[in-house]
Formats: sequence, structure tokens, C-alpha cells
Amino acid sequence: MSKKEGRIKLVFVTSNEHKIKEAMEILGKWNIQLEGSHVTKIEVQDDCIERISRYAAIQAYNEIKKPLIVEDSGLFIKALNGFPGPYSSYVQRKIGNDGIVKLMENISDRRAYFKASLTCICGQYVKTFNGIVHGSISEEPRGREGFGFDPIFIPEGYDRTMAELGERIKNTISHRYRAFTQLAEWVSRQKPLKP
Ligand code: ITT
Repeated sequence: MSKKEGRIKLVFVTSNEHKIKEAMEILGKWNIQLEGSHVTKIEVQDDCIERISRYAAIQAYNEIKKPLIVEDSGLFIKALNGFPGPYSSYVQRKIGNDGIVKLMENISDRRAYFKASLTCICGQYVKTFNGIVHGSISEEPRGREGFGFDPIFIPEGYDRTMAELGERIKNTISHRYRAFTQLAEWVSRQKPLKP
């Protein structure tokens, strides 16, 4: 990891601007600086988001050869056997939140979780950190903040969706918050850092 003015620089390989914005806010108090990248994240088809994340990170590292991170994430709905899970991005594009709410019509078990699998490649290290937030699927989309499935996801302990709660709260409880915090703690233990 390159250290410039005391901060560690990591390239965040993603096409999703929301992920970058949230990650930067989460890492605000840590000694890590994120940089966007135009490298394409190559996503293999796999039921396991850890494997998707690791494979994409290795592919990207072979291309840019700089310390980097890749995050693969998804929404896992219990009554739908984990669907859309690794297919979350595709499902969000194709049927969106209204489509998920429709699929959940007449289903009383509304439990779901978001999971983020974050892989960091730096020097000899290939480390993956997982973050999960449990919750449930709302009866209809609500709220304007966040992105993706935020309007239909109610985190445990709250009665509002992530999109209603807003980014300030989301970034202290989300799957992304949990994965990135583990990354930051790990990075802070790696002193002195070797590129
Ligand atoms: P990259 O692969 O380029 O990083 P992506 O948006 O395609 O961007 P994923 O493949 O990881 O990312 O897909 C995850 C999808 O799951 C994402 O597009 C959203 O629809 C949804 N998702 C992930 N995290 C979310 C969050 O914090 N809030 C709401 N929806 C989320």
C-alpha cells in the first residue's frame, strides 16, 4: 500500500459510485484514502459472493498491479432461498424494488440480510472481509436516500427502511460499514506497510 502524507492509498475497483461515496464516508476517520478506477470489475457467475469478490480482485490486480479493493454485495431473502444474492445487481436492473415486493406478496416471513464481501490485495496479501446486516423486506418501497434495495430493506431494530433512515445512519450499521471497518482495523495492524 502506498503511503502518502500518512494515508494509505487503495484503488476501489467498482462501477458503482454509491459504493465509493459510502466507503469514503465510512473510512473518513481511518488512515485510508480511496481512489476510483476505470478498470472493469470482472464478475464470474458463482453462488458465493466471496469467490466472486476474490476472483474480481485478482483479475483487477493482474491488470493494474496496484494495491486495491473490490466489493461484491447482495441482498439475501430467506423465504426466497437467498435470492437474489449474487444476482442482486442484475435483479435490481431487471425487476427493481417493485418486482421484489411483488415476489414477496403473501409471504409472511420477510427476513433478509445484506452481505458485502470485500477483498483487498496488497503485496503478498489477499484478504477478504465480510459484513452482514440483518433485517426484513418492507411491504412497499419507502424513502429516497441510498441506492439499490435501500427503499425495501428495514434493518433490525428499526421501523424505517434504509432509504428513510438515510446515509448517516446507514453508514454506521450497514454490511458495507461492517466489512470496511474490518478492513480498516486490519490495515491499521499492518505497520509498517509494505507495498
Ligand atoms: P460493482 O460490481 O461494479 O462494484 P454493482 O452495483 O454491480 O457494482 P454488485 O455486483 O456488488 O455491485 O451488486 C450488488 C447489488 O446489490 C447492487 O447493484 C445493489 O442493487 C445491491 N446492493 C448492494 N449494496 C447495497 C446497499 O448498500 N444498498 C442497497 N442495495 C445494495
